[in-house]
Amino acid sequence: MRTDTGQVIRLADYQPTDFVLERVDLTFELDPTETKVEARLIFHRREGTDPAAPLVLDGDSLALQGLLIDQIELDAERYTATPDRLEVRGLPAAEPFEICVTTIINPEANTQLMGLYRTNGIYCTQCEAEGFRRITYFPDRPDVLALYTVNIIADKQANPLLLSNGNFLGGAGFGPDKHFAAWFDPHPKPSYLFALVAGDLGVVEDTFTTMTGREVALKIYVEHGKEPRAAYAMDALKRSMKWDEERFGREYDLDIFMIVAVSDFNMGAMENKGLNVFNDKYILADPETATDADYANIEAIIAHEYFHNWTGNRITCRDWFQLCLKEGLTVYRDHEFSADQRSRAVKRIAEVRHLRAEQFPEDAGPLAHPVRPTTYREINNFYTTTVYEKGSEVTRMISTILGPDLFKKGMDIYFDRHDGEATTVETFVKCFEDASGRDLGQFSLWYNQAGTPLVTASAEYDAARKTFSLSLEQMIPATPGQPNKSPAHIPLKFALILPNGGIAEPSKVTGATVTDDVLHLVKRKQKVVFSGISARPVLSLNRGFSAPVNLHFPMPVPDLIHIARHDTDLFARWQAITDIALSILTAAARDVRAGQPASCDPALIDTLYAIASDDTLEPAFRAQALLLPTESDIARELGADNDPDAIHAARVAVIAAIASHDPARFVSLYEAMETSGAFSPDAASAGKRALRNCALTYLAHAEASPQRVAAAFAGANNMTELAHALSLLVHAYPDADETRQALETFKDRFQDNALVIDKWFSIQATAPGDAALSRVKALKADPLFNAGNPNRVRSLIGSFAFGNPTGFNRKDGAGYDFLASEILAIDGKNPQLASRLLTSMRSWQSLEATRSAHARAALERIEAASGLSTDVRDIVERMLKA
Ligand code: B3K
Ligand code: ZN
Repeated sequence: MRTDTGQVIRLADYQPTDFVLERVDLTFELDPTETKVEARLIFHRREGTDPAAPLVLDGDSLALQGLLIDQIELDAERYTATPDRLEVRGLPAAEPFEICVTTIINPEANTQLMGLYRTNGIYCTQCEAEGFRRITYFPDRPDVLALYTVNIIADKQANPLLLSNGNFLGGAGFGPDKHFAAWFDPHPKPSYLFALVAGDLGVVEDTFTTMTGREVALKIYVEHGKEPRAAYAMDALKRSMKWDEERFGREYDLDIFMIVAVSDFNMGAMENKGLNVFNDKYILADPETATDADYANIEAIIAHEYFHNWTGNRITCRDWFQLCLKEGLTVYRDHEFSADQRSRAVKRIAEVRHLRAEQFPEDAGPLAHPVRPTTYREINNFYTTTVYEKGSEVTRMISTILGPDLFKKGMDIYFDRHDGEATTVETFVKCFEDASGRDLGQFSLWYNQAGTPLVTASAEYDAARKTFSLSLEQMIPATPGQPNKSPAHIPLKFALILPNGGIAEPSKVTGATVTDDVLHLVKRKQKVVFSGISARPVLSLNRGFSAPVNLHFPMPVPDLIHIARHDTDLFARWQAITDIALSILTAAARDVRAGQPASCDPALIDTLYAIASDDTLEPAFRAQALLLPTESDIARELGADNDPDAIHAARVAVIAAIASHDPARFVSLYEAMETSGAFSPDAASAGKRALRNCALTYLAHAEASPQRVAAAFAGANNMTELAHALSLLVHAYPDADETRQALETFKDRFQDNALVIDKWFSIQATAPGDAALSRVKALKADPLFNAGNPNRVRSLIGSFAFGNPTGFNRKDGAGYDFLASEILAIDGKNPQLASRLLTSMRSWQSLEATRSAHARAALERIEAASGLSTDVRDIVERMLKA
């Protein structure tokens, strides 16, 4: 394991390499514990660089076995090899040379799951960001693009499949028991996109005919017997390929596109050129075992990795500081894809919920960093929601500012101009400036300034003058290393909604540029006056969540209800309901903390009942409206000094009050949303199930007996409803016999399906209250728990730390202590998994004093441990420093 060297990498220090890599020829002789890797690399010295400069290659835990330059063994004094670096001196000044490096690696012992490793008998690789250097010494950085040939030799019986990037060149037998295969990738690529897979897997095959009529072979490899569960992933892949052609004009560029699903994987999936490797959680689905959320995730992640073929692979990043160039843009593309495949409004609501739940806390805490950071110690710690989701929002804002046509024109320029390059955020933005003739200089601050802007608004209507005045102010909070911020360019979509529900068309606007329905806030303070407004309007601001900001715009409840009823933007309607709910929930949390009972304003009850039974609204939207803000939403709104127990109690009380008002309404909603016939994962059916589950949640809060939920569990014919019923039993009726029985039934029925058993762990780990910790400890001792499988660790430890506000944040600090011990144990085996789990404590400073003191102590215990990985040390030090 790489332990911390304290080295800080800076964007400002970027330098191209001294040597240009032309060709890569790799030969792998696979063996579970002693794989031989021979890397033949052809380099030439870059023009204009020091003719005496040595060639320096990256390594990580490597041992050099052989080194040849132009086939001749090198004298010992001409090179220095350490586990993390190979330096070669005295190389030719101008002409190309070939260096041949041999290393022996042990895939079986690779518990970090970076580089080449073995999972369930399958060899597979994960190289992004810096895993290739665990395979061989190499200039392991994204701006080194080369053509790769890969030869794989392995035992034939154990590894009938030998896969790598690009197109298949050929294969043959190799000695009595072995065979080999050769692959050539005609597209220059950086090492992080290299992939190799070998083993014995089942396959699902299909074809796709591209827009120019080329036939592409599609193959999804899964464990034998699981092939039928890959059908939905294949369908999503074909839809993604078609959509990228239609929407962005992007065609696939190899003869074959392969996906391999593995069960031990550190993240969701990886976009290796022509050979994506996926966490099987994001491939395998069938009605009996996958929820609607699983189906939606599979669709989105298949699309995301496929879209990387252009945004990431054909055009890649110059350095890792530019990560948002591929990730933010590709998330934007997958969001648009899902919006087109499903309900755009519901998708947008889900995106914003996710952004607020994950990215806003990151941006408000000690781990805040710009979308494009300027320093890092461990790049793996920067695959964050800020880089991904805020990065996507920044792309979306470019589209909002320019409008769809100029945005498309800018994207076309980007694809034409930078194809085959490793480039930067600046060149990306320049494409849109060139497309539109606009100056995006101020806009670019979004890439460089961390922190969620706070926009404060107040408005006044002058009936005599028929003017509507709006005062706007923006403030971007200080974040680590960035005490002072400049005003950002904030594009705010808006509508002035008249009493009759129509939208006012002002005769004149002063004080801000308005393009179509977008108001451009560019100064710290702006006063905007709309003239010719015939009646007092209600302002709907930041419609569609056009800018990722916190908006403070105090509005009377009747105005919010007016938006909730009349806005033509469904997102804004949802937001208005959420605003009403959030003010009631925060007030309730304060009351509970002060020892008072929580209460619920009848206005919210009326609004929710009206929405629930409004058949003109799609069920998925109604479900989103009825799903009240989460406990972490309430905590965020309360800001500092928050008490998770009070928040939980208040939320439960408000939901119970809403449900008890007229439970029969929820019963009929529950019954009306029953889906009949064969299961279909389509968005409309999923929406009905979401609303049905939502109705059941309300009923579970109103009814003391678990009978109804137990019946729902017994009668469920799909995993969405089954898992939800189980979750309600465990969370709302923890001590009931029905709950114990349901847990047993579920475990017995699905014990052979790891992905479903993950749900069984996760549901129990998120059940609220002080009892959670002992439950989690007991579950850790369950024979089904497997500390070596990242999905299982995340389903138990991750669900507890990220998804159980009361259980994890116990007032005695035992939750933090438990997590600290787990982190230290996991760090020795899998640092990426450990550091990701540790980010669950990113908001520790906003807890009330007793809890935050315990949290600090746990963090200090981690910090004091010896032999920490760079990953964990970086996170823990940033968390304690701010
Ligand atoms: N690019 C990968 C993530 C790699 C993470 C490395 N720690 C998956 C994705 O974003 O598509
Ligand atoms: Zn990505």
